[in-house]
Amino acid sequence: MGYRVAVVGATGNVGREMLAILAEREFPLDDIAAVASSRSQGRMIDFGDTDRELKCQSIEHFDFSGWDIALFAAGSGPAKEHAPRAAAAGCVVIDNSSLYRMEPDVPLIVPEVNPQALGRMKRNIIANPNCSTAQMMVALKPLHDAATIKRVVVSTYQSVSGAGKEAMDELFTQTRAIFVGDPKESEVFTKQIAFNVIPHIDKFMDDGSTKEEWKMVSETHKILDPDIEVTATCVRVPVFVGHSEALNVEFEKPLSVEQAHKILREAPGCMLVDKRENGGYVTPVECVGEYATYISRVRKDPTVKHGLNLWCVSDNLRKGAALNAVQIAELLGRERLQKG
Ligand code: 11C
Repeated sequence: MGYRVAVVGATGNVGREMLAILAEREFPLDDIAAVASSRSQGRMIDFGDTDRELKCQSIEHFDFSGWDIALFAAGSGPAKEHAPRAAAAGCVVIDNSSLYRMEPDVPLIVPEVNPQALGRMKRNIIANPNCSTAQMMVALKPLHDAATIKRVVVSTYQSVSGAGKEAMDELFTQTRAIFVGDPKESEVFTKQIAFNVIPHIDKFMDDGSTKEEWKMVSETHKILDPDIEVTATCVRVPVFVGHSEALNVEFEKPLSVEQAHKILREAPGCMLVDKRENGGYVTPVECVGEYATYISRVRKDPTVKHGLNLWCVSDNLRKGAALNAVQIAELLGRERLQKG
């Protein structure tokens, strides 16, 4: 038995990855629909690397009855307008926007970390976390289980694909324009992104932090543990795909580098690459198209009693978005099988 799955926002960065990953992982499908804004109605898009093409259907007229799962990657506006109607039609929505994440009856899930949260689903809506939170959760969960994390200081180096296709185009055209001596004004970003870094992602909050930073704190509390203190600085860097994070982690109990290595080597979703030599660590370009969250540069922080520093890199369109959503769909499938 397979599932009828609709991908909403199918023409965007994350929607296309969702289709690719459903195909790659041979998700049991009885039917697949590509759904997008009415502007894209009728457009043909690839179903991953398969020979199949899908004709985009307009979200405005899409009837979700009879569809089992809708993977939404269309942003908060369409999620607000269409996710409740899909859910009411009996379709389970897995939404990649931030709209429903903090609602108590909407589980916010990273399958390697809190699959049990699925049991709290009340409204047929499940939320997918922010990309920078998702990879951090995969890296921190096994360490938290071993030595109880007290505090995390995280600095991110986030690729432009997190801000959408236009942002990727801006990095490309601005870089080329600077090379040919004809610099272009920024339109997507607030400052020049080519050959630069921008300490601002999402809108500003009253306390001077940004919403991206707030998401890393509040989503960690919901997914992993409300007692962990988290402080974040989120920075956009001129990288196309792959978010990187420098994590400073303080524990309740002692945890040596060797113990952390062993734990991370065995932890689901983690890939440890930590050789303490030239190139013995992972950078964003190497994680593009991969499923894993890569951990490198694990070392002791001697300024606190029990502390470690580490470097964490992942494909933000995959583990940070599309892969995590498909893994939630797989979790849902397993749960249904168990219930019979
Ligand atoms: C970025 N993390 O890199 C953002 C993109 O809440 O799902 C994802 C925003 C979100 O710009």
